[in-house]
Amino acid sequence: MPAKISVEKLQEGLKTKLLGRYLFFSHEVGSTNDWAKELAELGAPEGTVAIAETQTAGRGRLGRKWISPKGGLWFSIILKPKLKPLETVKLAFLAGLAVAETLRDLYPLKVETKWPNDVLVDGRKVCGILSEMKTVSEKVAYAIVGVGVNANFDADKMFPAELRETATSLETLLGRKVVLEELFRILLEKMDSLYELFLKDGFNQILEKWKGFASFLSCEVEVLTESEKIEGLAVDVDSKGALVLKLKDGSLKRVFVGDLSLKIKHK
Ligand code: BT5
Repeated sequence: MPAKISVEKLQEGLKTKLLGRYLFFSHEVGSTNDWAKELAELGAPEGTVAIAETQTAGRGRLGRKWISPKGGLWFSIILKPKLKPLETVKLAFLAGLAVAETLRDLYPLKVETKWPNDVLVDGRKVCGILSEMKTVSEKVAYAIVGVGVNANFDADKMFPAELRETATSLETLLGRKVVLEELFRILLEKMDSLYELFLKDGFNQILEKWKGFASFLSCEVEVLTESEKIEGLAVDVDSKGALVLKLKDGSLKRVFVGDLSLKIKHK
């Protein structure tokens, strides 16, 4: 089975209303988020997707590097929801939920979501999401939702030693390659219907479904923020996307940005 993406097959039979009606493909770009941003600046409509076979400067949050070899699914979507800037975090939850439901439906894997923007299998990261935006007069002009799924490559060969404990790929998990175009199509259809639901009914249902995959809830966790390390019991993710921690002294603390790791697993 070819690990390469077939451009024609990407849109073949795509049953979306909005997402992927305009699709740009490249064998190699710096970052699909940057490419989608350029397209948005040129006036590309909502739902436009930029997808690449490989990224030479794939980005994670806070300017971190995202390893993006051939065989992965690397794409970004232009969205133009009527949201306040702080509300765009909801789009990352929406994308994470779409990935989690898609992987669960397509493959025999136990999929989890991890606050704020990861999808894990067996405790290892198989997908990351980067949501960015441009604001004009305190309104969102457009948001770019970047999705990276580690699909058809051997994680043990591709990732440096320090990532092998925390990252994996579908190929490594399943012991076979997946059909990238199918994964892309089903994922985009899922995002399309969840986005429609979000625009119609708001964030609540998206968040509840996302929490259904969130096994870290009710676990002792450690959260690294820019300024501190916080330990506590993960009790909830609230309607603004903040992680709610119960601290040792019994008080509740909401965290908006950070990296979460598990401490002890509760039953
Ligand atoms: C993310 O950041 O998880 C967001 C990743 C978004 C990638 C997509 S691909 C398409 C689009 N175009 C882009 O340029 N980006 C988006 P964060 O939570 O900050 O995680 C980054 C950290 O994950 C790194 O510092 C590494 O430790 C680790 N990492 C790097 N590459 C990885 C990979 N392929 N799989 C799993 N972990 C990785």
